[in-house]
Amino acid sequence: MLHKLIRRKPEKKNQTIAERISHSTKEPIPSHIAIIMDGNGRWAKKRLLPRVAGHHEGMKTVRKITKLANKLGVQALTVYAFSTENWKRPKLEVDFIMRLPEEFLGTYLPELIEENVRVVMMGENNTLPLHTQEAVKKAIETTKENTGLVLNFALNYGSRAEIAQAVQNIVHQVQQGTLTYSDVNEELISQHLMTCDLPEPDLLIRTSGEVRLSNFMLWQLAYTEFWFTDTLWPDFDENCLLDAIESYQKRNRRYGGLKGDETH
Ligand code: V0D
Repeated sequence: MLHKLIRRKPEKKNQTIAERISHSTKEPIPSHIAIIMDGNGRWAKKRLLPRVAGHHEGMKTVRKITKLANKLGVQALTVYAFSTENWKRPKLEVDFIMRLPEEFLGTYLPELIEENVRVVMMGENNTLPLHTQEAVKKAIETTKENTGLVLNFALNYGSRAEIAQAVQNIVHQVQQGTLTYSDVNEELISQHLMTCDLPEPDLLIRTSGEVRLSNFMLWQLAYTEFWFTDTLWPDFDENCLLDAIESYQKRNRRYGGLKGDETH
């Protein structure tokens, strides 16, 4: 079974994207897709461009993939935009990245509103530059009544920190007497994570060939199907997303009847 967890080349397809969409939507679409958007720097290097050019191109890919996911009826899309580890990068690169939310929203907010997308974020908001916080806050505020796809940006996010925070909150409530130790169970912990309003991810995609989780949604990914691809994030297009979804649907078809027999 291990080969199924590891990067696997998509099958050749001569179908148009429209044909693939109509085919894909005949089977259950993952409710929540989470993506580790890796390979932006490598994409730029291959073209002898500065790393930031890759981040900029990666931003355009977020828009393209959001559009298709929304069209397919995906309920939530979580994208790992900045990890707590990413602060170690050169200051000028970090400064550039921190301007991307403003640029993204300046360019695409009207389109997100038009497409009924709701923007949310998870991660430590209050240590981001103020201009970044302001841009994200405005996007969340403007789209909060939208009922289509939830676009969840993981910004300054780390999963262990998220879990530690949840434990702190729970312990505090136990001390206050609003909870008792026997209330602590899996469901309660889930409800204290930053994803408490989202379904658990059905599909995790990581681009650019690295096969690891890098402190991303450790709790939430317990039952998630994984899709690893060598494609660099700026090159990840509609066909790549459809490859990942079709693979997910194929696995669901195989195991669908066997639920309960599976040892997770
Ligand atoms: C850089 C590839 C969009 C990953 C995508 C601040 C690395 C492009 C946003 C964004 C980043 C965030 C919040 C929001 C609207 C847009 C973004 C960051 C990095 C980290 F409300 N792309 N993007 N944020 N990259």
